[in-house]
Amino acid sequence: MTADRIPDHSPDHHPEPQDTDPQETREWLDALQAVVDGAGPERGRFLIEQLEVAARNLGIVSQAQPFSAYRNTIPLERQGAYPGDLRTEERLTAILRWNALAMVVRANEAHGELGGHIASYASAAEIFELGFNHFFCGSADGQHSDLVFFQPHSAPGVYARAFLEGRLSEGQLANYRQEVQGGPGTGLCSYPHPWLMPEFWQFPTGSMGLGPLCAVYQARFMRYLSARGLADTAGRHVWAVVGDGEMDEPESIAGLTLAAREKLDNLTFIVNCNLQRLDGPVRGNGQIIQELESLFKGAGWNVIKVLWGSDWDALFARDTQHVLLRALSRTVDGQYQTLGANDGAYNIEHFFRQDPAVQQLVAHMSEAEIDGLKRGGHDFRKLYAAFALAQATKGRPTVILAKTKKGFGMGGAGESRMTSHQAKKLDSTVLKAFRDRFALPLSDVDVEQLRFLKPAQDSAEMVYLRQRRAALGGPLPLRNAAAPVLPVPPLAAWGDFALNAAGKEMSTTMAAVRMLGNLLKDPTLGPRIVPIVADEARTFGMANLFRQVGIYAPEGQLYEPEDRETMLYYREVRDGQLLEEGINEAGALSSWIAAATSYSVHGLPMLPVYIYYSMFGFQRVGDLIWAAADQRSRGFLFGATAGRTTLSGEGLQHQDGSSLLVASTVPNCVAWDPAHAGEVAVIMEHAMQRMLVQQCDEFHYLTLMNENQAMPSLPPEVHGDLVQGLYRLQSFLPEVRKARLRLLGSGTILREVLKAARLLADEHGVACEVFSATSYSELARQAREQQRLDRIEPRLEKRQSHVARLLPGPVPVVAASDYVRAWPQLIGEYIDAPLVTLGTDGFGRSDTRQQLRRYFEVDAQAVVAAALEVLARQG
Ligand SMILES: Cc1ncc(C[n+]2csc(CCOP(=O)(O)OP(=O)(O)O)c2C)c(N)n1
Repeated sequence: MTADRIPDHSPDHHPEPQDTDPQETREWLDALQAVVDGAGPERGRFLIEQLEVAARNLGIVSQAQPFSAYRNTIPLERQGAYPGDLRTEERLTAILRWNALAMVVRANEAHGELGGHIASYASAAEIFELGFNHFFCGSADGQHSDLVFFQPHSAPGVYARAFLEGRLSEGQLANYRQEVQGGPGTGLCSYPHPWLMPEFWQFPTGSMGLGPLCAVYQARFMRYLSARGLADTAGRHVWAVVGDGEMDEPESIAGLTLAAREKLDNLTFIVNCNLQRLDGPVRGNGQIIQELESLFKGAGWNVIKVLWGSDWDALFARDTQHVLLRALSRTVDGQYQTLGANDGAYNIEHFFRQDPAVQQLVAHMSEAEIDGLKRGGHDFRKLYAAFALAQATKGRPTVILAKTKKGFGMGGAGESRMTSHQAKKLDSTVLKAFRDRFALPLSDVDVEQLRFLKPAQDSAEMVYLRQRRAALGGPLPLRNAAAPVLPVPPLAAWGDFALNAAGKEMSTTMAAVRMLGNLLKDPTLGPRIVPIVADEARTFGMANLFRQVGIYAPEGQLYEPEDRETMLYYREVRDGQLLEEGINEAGALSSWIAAATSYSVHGLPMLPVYIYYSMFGFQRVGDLIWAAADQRSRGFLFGATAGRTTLSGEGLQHQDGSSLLVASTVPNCVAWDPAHAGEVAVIMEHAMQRMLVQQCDEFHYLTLMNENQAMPSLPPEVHGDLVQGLYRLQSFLPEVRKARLRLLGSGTILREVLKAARLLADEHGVACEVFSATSYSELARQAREQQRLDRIEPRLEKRQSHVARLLPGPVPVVAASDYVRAWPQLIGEYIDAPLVTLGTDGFGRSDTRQQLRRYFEVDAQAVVAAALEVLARQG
């Protein structure tokens, strides 16, 4: 073997070093070849590994990138027999391709503006079908199935299959992306949205990057459930079909090392490497597949490349000099795209003719045969071998890098074209060519009318389709929300100290953590709570949980913790309950989603409680929270150290003045700004009743403060109003009343409002009623709905909202909060009185709390000034 028989892998990654002694190089390479020939590849690999260790010990570090040659990882000899009926599967796939395409083209012909994608599913059809026919396990209840994350814009292919399976009607297909007109359930949503199709889609993947990240954490959560003895998740697998362009999202790669570290062999990514994204090639001047291989290998994953279809096998077998492999390795993705967009003649001219030795390899082939050479991701046999190896791999997750063509089969209208992604209106010539290309049983008229294809129920295809799904346990995707009620222990049992605080000093964070600790002791609910932190447990005074419930660590604790002798030592344990995610808010939120959807994914309701710096929630991982909402999550988000003036020293990037406002924009997020420990208790009990007993698909966000203050007791008669967002706290009556005012405070600023009320009464003769506004968004939501009902179903007497009932008439209202003014302004439209708001708009900064409140003009003095101003204006 000569040096030039070693293929180089890519043009840019491998600057070839000077060979100063070719004779010696040849001897080494010949020796390796001889070992492989004589003792087999395993022995060869062993020797290389030994050499690597020795080299490292000598301080020689290989500069080679950790990727392999540009060919299939699984050689033909290890491919194994294909267990399916290839011809039937190919016919079915052709029908699915057509129906998916027809769905998109129809919608756009009719309405012109609905969008949709054809080229992505066209590239992924074989990947999806291989999974559906052989690997993606369903279950009758949908709660013991594999978890499949579908590439979002390939949804038409999933709908097309559900249509053949009888799960969707022709009418629904015809109403793709038209969800409003015909009423609920008559149309199909654009992407996988559990909110919109709650019995179908499980995982929202529409925002690129979140699918792959959540897939990792779902796989990990299954391990957590079984480690804690809560569910048997063995044998269930997580599959995520992801785009190669999507892999550029930071979230896509954020969970990779965790997946390897925790040995998640229940997880497989299939990256559909069609080499293109929306605007153009993913890596025009490089090779995305090689880059991803390095990335995943470096993270500790098993990598399986599926690059070339079976037609290439014979060519590679004859490529003993690796000339073909070398030519493929040197071709950049932009060039692959151009080759893919052109015919056999072009490929011969521009690829195979570059080297006479390469040309020689295909000299016997016609242009049509060259044209027909398929990429590995379109070859069921190659894909099957990869999926099977992924499933058999133990101790680490697997990624399958499947090379495909974007718009496969779309010809000039979209196959490997720069504009493939957006092709959605195809003319009849293109459609007929598509029909011919896939030998579809459609007349010209059928094609022109874009008729959906559904073979007879007793046809070979349909029988096969049903048999395969039956063999794999049932249909997918399937979402099932049925779950048992999780009883909530009586409030007095865990929140009494807060309800009857009687002036005791504490912060609302301390109170919430203490309640959490109490709830964890409840024999029924306790084990179902999943406390989650992102490296801030000590900040929030939760170190006691290390001991109380332990930190989940699949390997246990392999070291003697430094603080072993202390009461609250850092205790990692196999069945630990606390998820300590490290400095990784996106990971923590993904864990939270996995637990918050466990009721539907596993039929096992859990109560995740993720406590974090409030600034690093809605602002930092807001899109994940939006996905959580789509996924109908149920659980608690605790935004601690909340408010712009309570986190005194931390400054601009830590002080949160907006999370409540953002939270108010999430339709099923209930946002709370409690001022007292007792309020926290009542809100938590109300929220748990809603989520665990009434099983409402909502989650609750509570801001918590770290400022100690004397906590009042909370009388039972205010609980009802409190959970509607507003209750009357106290009245301040002057000796001689000159004017009347209502003051609203919330969170930590309530104290300033109380101080202001006293000043106003004592010094200015203003009678003040003070209210605690626990949730402006809930007040606004309810009032908005009443207003709407009054409009569409008018009644003689107008409906009265909670906020209008408590703040009737023209008495001016001054509302102060530790958040931007837009937060209290949410109620402005729903009261008759003038509303003056004080808030913390602008950037935070460092100083004492009192200075900050002065600076932002939310302290007692500022409230008094605003009150006097509005009263003066009113005369
Ligand atoms: C966060 C986010 N950014 C942008 C988009 C819009 N978008 C949808 S598909 C797509 C291209 C996807 O390319 P790739 O992942 O390579 O998948 P392909 O369609 O090529 O299979 C883009 C940019 C999105 N859905 N989510």
